[in-house]
Amino acid sequence: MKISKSHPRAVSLQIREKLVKGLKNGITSQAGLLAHGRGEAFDYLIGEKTHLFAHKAIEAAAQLLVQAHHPILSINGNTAALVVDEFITLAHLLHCNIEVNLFHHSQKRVNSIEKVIKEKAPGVLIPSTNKKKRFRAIASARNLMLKEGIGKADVVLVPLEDGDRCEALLTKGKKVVTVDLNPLSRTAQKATITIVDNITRVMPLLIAAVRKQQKEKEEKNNMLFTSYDNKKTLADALLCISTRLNTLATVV
Ligand code: PTJ
Repeated sequence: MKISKSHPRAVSLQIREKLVKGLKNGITSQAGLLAHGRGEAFDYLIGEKTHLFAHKAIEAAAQLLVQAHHPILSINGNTAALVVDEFITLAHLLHCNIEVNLFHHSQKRVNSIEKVIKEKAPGVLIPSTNKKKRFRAIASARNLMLKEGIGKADVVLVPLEDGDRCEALLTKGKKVVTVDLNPLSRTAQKATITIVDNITRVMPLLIAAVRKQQKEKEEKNNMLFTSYDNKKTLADALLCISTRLNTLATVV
């Protein structure tokens, strides 16, 4: 669909189109479109902008990723359709790998996503043909992870997640950074750091924060994560929604 730049909701429609194209190219799952709709609803509620609570979470996440020994970026169908280039840039910056890990798993879809990454940046992908490790605590196909990827990672970026994997990764002693517009989702509630914002706005900011922190002194960066409180982030996101709705209700 051709979207006119002058359309009042052009950005939102362009994002939708990327997911529809992702579905056609075998990257996004059908359920991925539903997940996006849920995200859109929460984006409306926060006013489709990046708030201070998200900026703080991004800074803390950047510090965690920069200081990690084995960071890994976990990509799924929605993330691949929306921000694959940004994932590749971040992997280059952090000298780490991208691992495809799907909830609605099919090898065909894994191959389609891996193909896109390999064509753009062959070095950053840890391919699904590598040795796997099963995380028995996870009920879905997501329990199969790569031994040299998520298996040995200490910090995992897992955006647009569905819940049980986040909990399992935490029990394995890993730190989890997620991006989720829904502050009430299970992953948002459990993750070490939850960036409550749209992944399309988050990735450029996260890349910039990582670049900045790689240039700065370590002691200064340590403060960002040690003083970070994820419960406060979630509370601030919920307060932001409730305050906005109250304000809007008074002018209707
Ligand atoms: O590609 P697959 O098979 O791994 O499947 C990916 C989905 C996203 C379908 C799968 O992980 C899933 O079902 O996830 P959930 O449980 O629907 O959770 C996705 C979360 O991401 C929801 O809380 C949404 O609100 C949120 N979300 C959706 N789009 C965005 C988003 N958060 C940030 N940015 C978005 N653009």
